[in-house]
Amino acid sequence: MSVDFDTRTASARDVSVVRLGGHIGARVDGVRLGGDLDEATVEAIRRALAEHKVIFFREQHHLDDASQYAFAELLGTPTTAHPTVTSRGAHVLPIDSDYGKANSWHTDVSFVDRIPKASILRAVELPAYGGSTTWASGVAAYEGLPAPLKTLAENLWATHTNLYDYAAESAEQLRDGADERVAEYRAEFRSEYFETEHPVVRVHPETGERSLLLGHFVKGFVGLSGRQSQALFRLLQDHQTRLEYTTRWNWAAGDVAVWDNRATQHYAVADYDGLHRRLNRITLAGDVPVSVHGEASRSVAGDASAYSVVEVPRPLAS
Ligand SMILES: O=C(O)CCC(=O)C(=O)O
Ligand SMILES: [Fe+2]
Repeated sequence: MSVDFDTRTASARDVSVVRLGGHIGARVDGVRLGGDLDEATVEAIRRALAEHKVIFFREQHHLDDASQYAFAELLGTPTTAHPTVTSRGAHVLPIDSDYGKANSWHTDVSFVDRIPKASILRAVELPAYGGSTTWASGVAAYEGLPAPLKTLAENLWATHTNLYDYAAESAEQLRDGADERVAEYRAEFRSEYFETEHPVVRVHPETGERSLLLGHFVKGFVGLSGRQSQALFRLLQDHQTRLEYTTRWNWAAGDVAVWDNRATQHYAVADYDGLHRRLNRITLAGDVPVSVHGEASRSVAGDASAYSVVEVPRPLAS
């Protein structure tokens, strides 16, 4: 009897993890993603994600939205597509350059209390050049802070909101006719106001690691003036995004990226002119962040319960 490699179910034995950098990023080979992976393979993927913060799978051409979703369910509980962007699909959020470009450092949906734990992004249509994505490790950034700044960050809280200031970013180059769609998308993004106070250093519920939690949804720091907040945000955010703490992925057809949204920020590089680019994202529910002193994040405005459950963290099997 012959075994067809393309259709057989991979087992954990086939999984190989190839490290891409000292702090963040690994490629995972030998897995055909879908909803039928065995437990040991799922555990190997969870482990690789916990260790490397963002992992990449290649040659997953067979995936569609349904099988991407079925795979996502093996790793956790999918959220709805977005807290406010609800018109474009129930669970899959199209990341489509016709509606905007995420060329600014952020942690996904950090303006709610229950920040998603992970995102699973699948290439659908790629530009002929450019359009890579970069991730930065919040754990490596925290660990690289000098001791006095660690102490400062551990005692600092930030206010995150979905009123992100797009105009502050450099002008985008869009396809003809995209301006209106972008304006519509942004209006929907802001259609309900969310505001949450999060610790700047959170403790990862699975690894126990400390990680910086910042990004472009931060409006300011609790108890600081606007000017103080701006200066301190620049200092910490510049540190967080030092190239040593990052990995950059050049997408090819069939690629899937999975990142730990509790330990990273990311930035989609907008260097593909007016070409079209689309990826489909499924997001997994997370827990409410907890500071190094054991205090949980505080919701100030907006109710995220329809968007996502609060997931009880699952320990990694030992
Ligand atoms: O376009 C990308 O590569 C990433 C966009 C993004 O921020 C996301 O999918 O959460
Ligand atoms: Fe994002």
